[in-house]
Amino acid sequence: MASPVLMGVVNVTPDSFSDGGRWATPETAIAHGADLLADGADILDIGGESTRPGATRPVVEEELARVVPVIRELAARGATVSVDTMRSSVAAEAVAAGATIVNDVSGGLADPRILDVVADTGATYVCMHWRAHSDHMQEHAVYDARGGVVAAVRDELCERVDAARAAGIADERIVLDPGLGFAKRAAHNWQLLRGLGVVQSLGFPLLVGASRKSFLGTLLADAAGTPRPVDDRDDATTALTVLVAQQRVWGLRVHDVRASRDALRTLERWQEG
Ligand code: PMM
Repeated sequence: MASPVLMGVVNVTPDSFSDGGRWATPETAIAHGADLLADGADILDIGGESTRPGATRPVVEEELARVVPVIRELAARGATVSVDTMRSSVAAEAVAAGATIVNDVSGGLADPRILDVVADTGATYVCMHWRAHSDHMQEHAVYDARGGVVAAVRDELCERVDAARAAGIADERIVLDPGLGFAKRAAHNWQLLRGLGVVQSLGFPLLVGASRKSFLGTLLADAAGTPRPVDDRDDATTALTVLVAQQRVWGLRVHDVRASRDALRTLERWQEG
């Protein structure tokens, strides 16, 4: 069984929930990207907008100033670069700077012109399940009791695939993502992780981003119910890498690439028999 690709996260933001402020200048972000490559990342996912619950959006000029120099430098060094953006103008500039993947957490809902940019540039399109911007997304974490979150994510992603196709994006360039933590409560995330096969039935490769998310903080809460801090969730993330890799997904989006790479190597050896 082929191992999933590892997408290493480079958040060039002052406020991301998982690593906010640590790589906020181009120099620190580039150095971090280089470290992730050395750790075994196949793709670097470079983002300039925090999507943590409640986050406010940067203006487009700020987002561009954060990501473009980092993309240009890391792509020039030979990295496969993805841009984590919901904005068509940022996607266009990112691809011009060397990104070959557009990772749109809104699946084309935040700025529908992003689909045209992706179609025109021939970039790969990561289309994530999303319902609303981060400042009020958790109000939308409501799913019909019958099919539940898994059927809703499958059906809503299917609609986004139709929109991507209508814009001219070829099926071979589409990757789907169930969007763990986006308009989802902890139980929804676990249901989705157990139901990845249902989303895979749409016939597209799947990317999964569980790394350091708050449902892991809840899982690992202390006796008083205080969630495990974000920088202490990597062991649980790595456990999920092993579990999700066995579901034949295309890729995993992680912060601690080294641990997930070691875990995948171990799993590969295990599967060789
Ligand atoms: N999660 C975050 C940001 N971008 N992109 C995809 N495709 N899938 C995700 O699950 C995802 C994403 C939020 O996490 P971060 O703040 O650590 O980047």
